Amino acid sequence: MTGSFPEEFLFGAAASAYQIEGGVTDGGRGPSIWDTFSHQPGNTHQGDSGDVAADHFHRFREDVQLMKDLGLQMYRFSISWPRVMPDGTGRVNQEGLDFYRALVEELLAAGIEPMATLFHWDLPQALQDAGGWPQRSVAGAFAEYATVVYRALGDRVSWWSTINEPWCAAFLGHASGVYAPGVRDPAAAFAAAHHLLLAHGTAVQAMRAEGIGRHGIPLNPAPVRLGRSDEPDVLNGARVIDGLRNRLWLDAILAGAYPADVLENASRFGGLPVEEGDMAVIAEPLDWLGINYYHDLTVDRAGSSESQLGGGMHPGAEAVTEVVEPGPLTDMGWPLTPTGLYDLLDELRLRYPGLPPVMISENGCAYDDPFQPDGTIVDQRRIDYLDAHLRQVLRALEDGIDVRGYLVWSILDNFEWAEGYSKRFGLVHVDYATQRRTPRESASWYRSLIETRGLSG
Ligand code: GCO
Repeated sequence: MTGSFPEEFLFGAAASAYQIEGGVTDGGRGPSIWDTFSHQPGNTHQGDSGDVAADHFHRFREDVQLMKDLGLQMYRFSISWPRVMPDGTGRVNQEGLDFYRALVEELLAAGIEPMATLFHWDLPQALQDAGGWPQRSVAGAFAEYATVVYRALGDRVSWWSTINEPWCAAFLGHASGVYAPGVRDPAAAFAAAHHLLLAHGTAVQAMRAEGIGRHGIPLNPAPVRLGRSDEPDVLNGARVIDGLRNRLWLDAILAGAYPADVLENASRFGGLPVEEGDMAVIAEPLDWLGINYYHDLTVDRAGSSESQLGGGMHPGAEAVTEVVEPGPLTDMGWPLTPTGLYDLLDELRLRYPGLPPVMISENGCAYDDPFQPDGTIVDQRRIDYLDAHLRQVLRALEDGIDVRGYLVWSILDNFEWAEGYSKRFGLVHVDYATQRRTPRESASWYRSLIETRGLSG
C-alpha cells in the first residue's frame, strides 16, 4: 500500500505520566497505586519503579524540543491525577497544574497539538485505600478531577482523552493482578470495568458543561483469531475473550449496551453493577475513538501452544489462552500482525454505524538495537514495524475509513509497567544512568515521513 496521507492527518507520538515523568515526590505530587505496586517486591522487573523514569518532570522543555525537531504535529501525554489532586479528591495541588500548564504552553509554542489523557492507570493511592475502581464513588471523583483539569487547561488543550485502555486497568489490575493494584478477583475486575466506563462518560459530560473540546477514549481492541483448535469449548473461549477485550467496551460506548453474552459471562462473577441511567452516560457521543494497536490476538486451547501470554486475565475463558504463533516477535514477545490493524478498523466500521473519527492513539514496538560505533542507533526493525502499520492506515483511508491521526508509542524509552526498563519503545533512546537522549534512526525516518506525508513502494 502506497500513497499520501490527507492534509489534515496528524502525525504524533505518545507517552504517559508514570512512565516518563519521575519526580514522584516533587512538586506536591501524592502517591499513586503504581508507586505502591512497583515498590512491592516481585511486581516489576528487577524492582524497577517510576521514581525517576526519564525525569521528564524536570526535562520536559528538552523533550518538547526533541519533538519539535522531529516535526511532530501532536503529542499525547497523560496527567498524573495524584500530581494534581494528591488525595484524589478535594485538595488541588497548584504546582501540579502549573507543571502541565507549562508543558502545554511549551508544546503550543513548538507548534505541537497537545492531547491530554486524564487517566493512564496511576490512580491516587488514597482512592485505592477507599476501595479503588470497584467502588462506584471513584467515577464521581474522576469527574471532579476532570473538571479541575479542564478549568485549568481547557483554554489551551482541545483534544481530551479520558481513560487509557480501561481493559488493562480493570482486568490486568484486578483479575490477573499483573498490574496495579495487583488484585486477583474477577468480581472486582467487572465492577472496575463498569465504573471506569461510568467515569469516562461522567467526565466527558462534566467537561462539556465547562466548555468546548474534542473528547475521546483510547481503547485497545484487537482482532481475535483461532489457533490450531476449533472445538466448541475453544470457540466459546475465543468469543468470551473477544467480549472482554473488545465488545464490552465498544458496545457500551458506541451502542449504549453491554452485549448479552458479556453480561451472561459477567454474571458468573458478580456481574456488571449497572444502575439506572448508567448506560446513557457511558454512551455520551464522542468526537473521536482512540485505537491503541500492537498486534492481533490468537487463541488456542490452554496448555497446547508453544508459548502462552498471561493467565487469569480473561475470567470465563479458562479453557483457552492467548498464544503466540511461530514467527518474528518484538522484544515484548508480541507477533507482527500489521494487517490486523486494517481488519480491526474495517470491523469497527461495519459493526458500529455511529463510529466517530478514529485516532490511532498508540502503535509501536519494543526493540533494543545497539549503539553503532558512530553513536547512532540503527533500529530498522522499528522502522519496518511502523512502516507496515502505517500502510494499513493508508489502506483504511483509501477504503473510506475516517482515521484522523497516528501516534507512535513512544517518544521516549520509558517504564514499561511490570517489565520495568527492560523494554524499549522509544523513537528516542534514554540512558537512564545519565538521562541522555539519543534519537534512533526511526526518529529520522518518522521526521521524513511527516515532511513528505507519503509512503512509496
Ligand atoms: C498500553 C499502554 C502503554 C504501554 C504500551 C506498550 O497500551 O499498554 O498505553 O502504557 O506502555 O502500550 O505496552
